[in-house]
Amino acid sequence: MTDTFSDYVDCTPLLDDREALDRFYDEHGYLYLRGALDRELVRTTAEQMLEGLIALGHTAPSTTLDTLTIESFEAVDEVAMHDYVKYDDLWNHPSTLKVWEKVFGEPVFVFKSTTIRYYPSAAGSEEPSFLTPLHQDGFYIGPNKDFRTAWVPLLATTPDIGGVAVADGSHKKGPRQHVVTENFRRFGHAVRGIPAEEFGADEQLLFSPMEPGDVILFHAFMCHKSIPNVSVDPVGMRMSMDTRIQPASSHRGFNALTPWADSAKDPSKGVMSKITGTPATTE
Ligand SMILES: O=C(O)CCC(=O)C(=O)O
Repeated sequence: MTDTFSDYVDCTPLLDDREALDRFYDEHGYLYLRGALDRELVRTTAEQMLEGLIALGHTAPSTTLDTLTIESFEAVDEVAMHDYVKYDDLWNHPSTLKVWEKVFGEPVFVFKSTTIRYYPSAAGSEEPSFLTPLHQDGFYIGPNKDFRTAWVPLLATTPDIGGVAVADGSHKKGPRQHVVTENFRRFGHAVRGIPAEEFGADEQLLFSPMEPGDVILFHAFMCHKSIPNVSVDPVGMRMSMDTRIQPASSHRGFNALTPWADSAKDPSKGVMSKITGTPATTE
Protein backbone atom coordinates (compact mmCIF):
# COMPACT_ATOMS: atom_id res chain seq x y z
CA MET A 1 0.00 0.00 0.00
CA THR A 2 1.24 3.46 -0.77
CA ASP A 3 0.85 6.47 1.46
CA THR A 4 1.01 8.97 -1.37
CA PHE A 5 -2.36 10.21 -2.48
CA SER A 6 -3.84 11.43 -5.72
CA ASP A 7 -6.73 13.87 -5.59
CA TYR A 8 -10.39 12.88 -5.69
CA VAL A 9 -11.86 13.87 -9.05
CA ASP A 10 -14.48 16.61 -8.79
CA CYS A 11 -17.71 15.09 -10.14
CA THR A 12 -19.86 18.19 -9.59
CA PRO A 13 -19.97 18.95 -13.34
CA LEU A 14 -21.52 15.50 -13.90
CA LEU A 15 -24.44 16.02 -11.50
CA ASP A 16 -26.93 16.78 -14.25
CA ASP A 17 -25.71 14.06 -16.57
CA ARG A 18 -27.24 10.78 -15.36
CA GLU A 19 -25.21 8.56 -17.68
CA ALA A 20 -21.86 10.23 -17.01
CA LEU A 21 -22.48 10.24 -13.25
CA ASP A 22 -23.30 6.53 -13.20
CA ARG A 23 -20.38 5.72 -15.49
CA PHE A 24 -17.94 7.52 -13.18
CA TYR A 25 -19.41 5.86 -10.08
CA ASP A 26 -19.38 2.37 -11.61
CA GLU A 27 -15.76 2.80 -12.68
CA HIS A 28 -14.32 4.58 -9.62
CA GLY A 29 -16.71 3.69 -6.78
CA TYR A 30 -17.11 7.25 -5.51
CA LEU A 31 -18.52 10.66 -6.35
CA TYR A 32 -16.85 13.79 -4.99
CA LEU A 33 -19.17 16.80 -5.11
CA ARG A 34 -17.79 20.25 -4.32
CA GLY A 35 -20.05 22.83 -2.69
CA ALA A 36 -23.11 20.65 -3.32
CA LEU A 37 -24.58 21.02 0.17
CA ASP A 38 -25.88 24.23 1.72
CA ARG A 39 -22.88 25.72 3.55
CA GLU A 40 -25.08 27.46 6.11
CA LEU A 41 -26.67 24.16 7.09
CA VAL A 42 -23.24 22.55 7.39
CA ARG A 43 -22.06 25.50 9.49
CA THR A 44 -25.06 25.09 11.79
CA THR A 45 -24.13 21.43 12.30
CA ALA A 46 -20.54 22.44 13.08
CA GLU A 47 -21.82 24.99 15.62
CA GLN A 48 -23.92 22.27 17.25
CA MET A 49 -20.86 20.04 17.55
CA LEU A 50 -18.99 22.95 19.16
CA GLU A 51 -21.93 23.57 21.49
CA GLY A 52 -21.82 19.92 22.60
CA LEU A 53 -18.09 20.06 23.28
CA ILE A 54 -18.57 23.25 25.34
CA ALA A 55 -21.59 21.89 27.23
CA LEU A 56 -19.75 18.66 28.09
CA GLY A 57 -16.82 20.68 29.41
CA HIS A 58 -14.19 19.88 26.78
CA THR A 59 -13.52 23.44 25.76
CA ALA A 60 -14.13 26.92 27.22
CA PRO A 61 -17.50 28.60 26.67
CA SER A 62 -15.80 31.42 24.72
CA THR A 63 -14.38 28.97 22.15
CA THR A 64 -15.29 29.49 18.49
CA LEU A 65 -14.97 27.13 15.54
CA ASP A 66 -11.80 29.04 14.61
CA THR A 67 -10.14 28.52 17.99
CA LEU A 68 -11.49 25.08 18.90
CA THR A 69 -9.22 22.33 20.17
CA ILE A 70 -9.94 19.57 22.68
CA GLU A 71 -7.60 17.35 24.67
CA SER A 72 -8.91 14.00 23.57
CA PHE A 73 -11.61 12.45 21.39
CA GLU A 74 -11.92 9.46 23.70
CA ALA A 75 -12.58 11.60 26.79
CA VAL A 76 -15.78 12.94 25.20
CA ASP A 77 -19.04 11.10 25.87
CA GLU A 78 -19.90 10.16 22.29
CA VAL A 79 -23.46 9.15 23.13
CA ALA A 80 -24.09 12.49 24.88
CA MET A 81 -22.70 14.35 21.85
CA HIS A 82 -25.45 12.86 19.69
CA ASP A 83 -28.00 14.96 21.62
CA TYR A 84 -26.34 18.14 20.38
CA VAL A 85 -25.61 17.42 16.73
CA LYS A 86 -28.87 17.51 14.77
CA TYR A 87 -27.43 15.79 11.72
CA ASP A 88 -30.79 14.51 10.49
CA ASP A 89 -31.73 18.16 9.85
CA LEU A 90 -28.83 18.37 7.42
CA TRP A 91 -29.13 14.91 5.88
CA ASN A 92 -32.88 15.26 5.29
CA HIS A 93 -33.11 18.94 4.43
CA PRO A 94 -34.98 19.35 1.12
CA SER A 95 -31.88 20.90 -0.51
CA THR A 96 -29.73 17.97 0.64
CA LEU A 97 -32.28 15.35 -0.40
CA LYS A 98 -32.24 16.87 -3.88
CA VAL A 99 -28.51 16.16 -4.09
CA TRP A 100 -28.90 12.56 -2.86
CA GLU A 101 -31.72 11.96 -5.33
CA LYS A 102 -29.63 13.28 -8.19
CA VAL A 103 -26.83 10.98 -7.12
CA PHE A 104 -29.05 7.90 -6.88
CA GLY A 105 -31.48 8.83 -9.65
CA GLU A 106 -34.36 7.78 -7.40
CA PRO A 107 -35.91 8.53 -3.98
CA VAL A 108 -33.58 7.70 -1.09
CA PHE A 109 -33.62 6.73 2.56
CA VAL A 110 -30.91 8.22 4.82
CA PHE A 111 -29.74 5.88 7.59
CA LYS A 112 -30.70 6.83 11.13
CA SER A 113 -27.16 5.89 12.16
CA THR A 114 -24.56 8.65 11.77
CA THR A 115 -20.99 8.70 13.03
CA ILE A 116 -19.76 12.06 14.32
CA ARG A 117 -16.04 12.76 14.50
CA TYR A 118 -14.23 15.53 16.41
CA TYR A 119 -10.56 14.63 16.31
CA PRO A 120 -7.89 16.88 17.85
CA SER A 121 -4.35 16.83 16.52
CA ALA A 122 -2.34 13.76 17.42
CA ALA A 123 0.90 15.23 16.05
CA GLY A 124 3.91 13.69 17.72
CA SER A 125 1.96 10.87 19.38
CA GLU A 126 1.03 7.40 18.24
CA GLU A 127 -1.65 7.09 15.58
CA PRO A 128 -4.95 7.20 17.51
CA SER A 129 -6.47 3.73 17.78
CA PHE A 130 -10.05 4.98 17.29
CA LEU A 131 -9.32 5.78 13.63
CA THR A 132 -10.46 3.27 11.03
CA PRO A 133 -8.10 0.81 9.34
CA LEU A 134 -8.55 0.09 5.64
CA HIS A 135 -12.00 -1.48 5.39
CA GLN A 136 -15.24 -1.71 3.44
CA ASP A 137 -18.44 -0.45 5.06
CA GLY A 138 -20.18 -3.37 3.35
CA PHE A 139 -18.28 -5.71 5.69
CA TYR A 140 -19.76 -3.95 8.71
CA ILE A 141 -23.17 -2.96 7.43
CA GLY A 142 -25.94 -4.93 5.76
CA PRO A 143 -27.76 -7.04 4.94
CA ASN A 144 -28.26 -5.21 1.62
CA LYS A 145 -25.18 -3.63 0.10
CA ASP A 146 -26.83 -1.06 -2.13
CA PHE A 147 -26.12 1.78 0.30
CA ARG A 148 -23.51 4.46 -0.29
CA THR A 149 -21.53 6.15 2.46
CA ALA A 150 -21.77 9.95 2.55
CA TRP A 151 -18.84 11.68 4.26
CA VAL A 152 -18.88 15.44 4.92
CA PRO A 153 -16.39 17.78 6.59
CA LEU A 154 -17.88 20.27 9.06
CA LEU A 155 -14.65 22.28 9.04
CA ALA A 156 -12.19 22.53 6.16
CA THR A 157 -9.77 19.62 5.94
CA THR A 158 -6.17 19.58 4.74
CA PRO A 159 -3.70 16.70 4.33
CA ASP A 160 -2.56 17.47 7.92
CA ILE A 161 -6.06 17.69 9.39
CA GLY A 162 -6.86 14.36 7.75
CA GLY A 163 -10.13 12.79 6.72
CA VAL A 164 -10.97 9.76 4.63
CA ALA A 165 -8.87 8.20 1.87
CA VAL A 166 -10.61 6.00 -0.70
CA ALA A 167 -9.01 3.44 -3.00
CA ASP A 168 -9.96 4.32 -6.56
CA GLY A 169 -12.04 1.56 -8.19
CA SER A 170 -11.43 -0.89 -5.32
CA HIS A 171 -15.17 -1.66 -5.05
CA LYS A 172 -14.98 -3.62 -8.30
CA LYS A 173 -13.33 -6.61 -6.63
CA GLY A 174 -16.34 -7.02 -4.31
CA PRO A 175 -16.19 -7.98 -0.63
CA ARG A 176 -12.73 -8.57 0.82
CA GLN A 177 -11.44 -10.47 3.78
CA HIS A 178 -11.24 -8.44 7.03
CA VAL A 179 -9.04 -9.53 9.92
CA VAL A 180 -8.57 -8.29 13.48
CA THR A 181 -6.12 -5.37 13.59
CA GLU A 182 -4.87 -4.76 17.14
CA ASN A 183 -3.74 -1.16 16.38
CA PHE A 184 -7.31 -0.07 15.81
CA ARG A 185 -9.86 -0.35 18.59
CA ARG A 186 -13.43 0.74 19.16
CA PHE A 187 -15.28 0.44 22.47
CA GLY A 188 -12.31 -1.55 23.78
CA HIS A 189 -12.46 -4.12 20.95
CA ALA A 190 -9.88 -4.66 18.23
CA VAL A 191 -11.68 -3.93 14.96
CA ARG A 192 -11.30 -5.72 11.65
CA GLY A 193 -9.62 -4.29 8.59
CA ILE A 194 -8.30 -5.41 5.21
CA PRO A 195 -4.82 -6.94 5.59
CA ALA A 196 -2.02 -5.31 3.55
CA GLU A 197 -1.62 -8.46 1.40
CA GLU A 198 -5.26 -8.19 0.29
CA PHE A 199 -4.62 -4.71 -1.07
CA GLY A 200 -2.86 -4.54 -4.43
CA ALA A 201 0.27 -2.41 -4.91
CA ASP A 202 -1.50 -0.90 -7.92
CA GLU A 203 -4.53 0.25 -5.90
CA GLN A 204 -4.37 4.01 -5.66
CA LEU A 205 -5.50 5.83 -2.54
CA LEU A 206 -7.16 9.18 -3.12
CA PHE A 207 -7.43 12.08 -0.71
CA SER A 208 -8.21 15.76 -1.23
CA PRO A 209 -8.65 18.71 1.10
CA MET A 210 -12.37 19.39 1.50
CA GLU A 211 -14.45 22.44 2.37
CA PRO A 212 -17.74 22.58 4.27
CA GLY A 213 -20.45 21.99 1.64
CA ASP A 214 -18.38 19.30 -0.09
CA VAL A 215 -19.37 15.64 0.13
CA ILE A 216 -17.82 12.38 -0.97
CA LEU A 217 -20.13 9.42 -1.49
CA PHE A 218 -18.75 5.95 -1.95
CA HIS A 219 -19.71 2.35 -2.65
CA ALA A 220 -20.32 -0.24 0.10
CA PHE A 221 -17.28 -2.18 -1.19
CA MET A 222 -15.00 0.83 -1.55
CA CYS A 223 -11.81 0.23 0.47
CA HIS A 224 -11.16 3.31 2.59
CA LYS A 225 -9.43 4.40 5.77
CA SER A 226 -8.94 7.31 8.15
CA ILE A 227 -6.18 9.83 7.61
CA PRO A 228 -5.06 11.06 11.05
CA ASN A 229 -5.02 14.66 12.22
CA VAL A 230 -1.34 15.58 12.58
CA SER A 231 -1.76 19.32 12.16
CA VAL A 232 0.87 21.48 13.86
CA ASP A 233 1.07 25.03 12.63
CA PRO A 234 -1.75 25.80 12.74
CA VAL A 235 -3.19 23.08 14.93
CA GLY A 236 -6.75 22.35 13.83
CA MET A 237 -9.64 20.08 14.64
CA ARG A 238 -10.94 17.50 12.22
CA MET A 239 -14.72 17.70 12.42
CA SER A 240 -16.70 15.50 10.07
CA MET A 241 -19.58 13.09 9.99
CA ASP A 242 -20.68 10.20 7.88
CA THR A 243 -23.88 8.30 7.27
CA ARG A 244 -25.18 5.83 4.73
CA ILE A 245 -27.88 6.38 2.12
CA GLN A 246 -29.79 3.79 0.12
CA PRO A 247 -32.65 3.65 -2.37
CA ALA A 248 -35.92 4.31 -0.53
CA SER A 249 -37.34 1.10 -1.97
CA SER A 250 -34.58 -1.15 -0.56
CA HIS A 251 -34.74 -3.29 2.55
CA ARG A 252 -33.88 -1.30 5.72
CA GLY A 253 -31.48 -3.15 7.97
CA PHE A 254 -30.69 -2.58 11.64
CA ASN A 255 -28.16 0.22 11.07
CA ALA A 256 -30.47 1.91 8.59
CA LEU A 257 -33.20 2.08 11.21
CA THR A 258 -31.32 2.54 14.46
CA PRO A 259 -29.74 5.81 15.63
CA TRP A 260 -26.04 5.44 16.40
CA ALA A 261 -26.46 6.09 20.12
CA ASP A 262 -28.84 3.09 20.33
CA SER A 263 -26.98 0.80 17.96
CA ALA A 264 -23.81 1.19 20.03
CA LYS A 265 -25.51 -0.55 22.97
CA ASP A 266 -26.14 -4.04 21.65
CA PRO A 267 -23.19 -6.24 20.64
CA SER A 268 -25.37 -8.79 18.83
CA LYS A 269 -26.84 -6.31 16.37
CA GLY A 270 -25.64 -4.38 13.35
CA VAL A 271 -22.15 -2.95 13.18
CA MET A 272 -21.42 -3.75 16.84
CA SER A 273 -21.65 -7.49 16.19
CA LYS A 274 -18.91 -7.08 13.56
CA ILE A 275 -16.78 -5.02 15.93
CA THR A 276 -17.14 -7.36 18.89
CA GLY A 277 -17.18 -10.59 16.86
CA THR A 278 -20.53 -11.53 18.47
CA PRO A 279 -22.80 -13.65 16.24
CA ALA A 280 -25.38 -11.27 14.76
CA THR A 281 -29.01 -11.68 15.72
CA THR A 282 -29.97 -8.76 13.49
CA GLU A 283 -28.18 -7.12 10.62
O1 LIG B 1 -13.65 9.60 8.92
C1 LIG B 1 -12.87 8.68 9.11
O2 LIG B 1 -11.82 8.81 9.75
C2 LIG B 1 -13.15 7.31 8.57
C3 LIG B 1 -14.48 7.23 7.89
C4 LIG B 1 -14.92 5.84 7.69
O3 LIG B 1 -14.22 4.89 7.88
C5 LIG B 1 -16.28 5.62 7.20
O4 LIG B 1 -16.99 6.60 6.89
O5 LIG B 1 -16.68 4.45 7.09
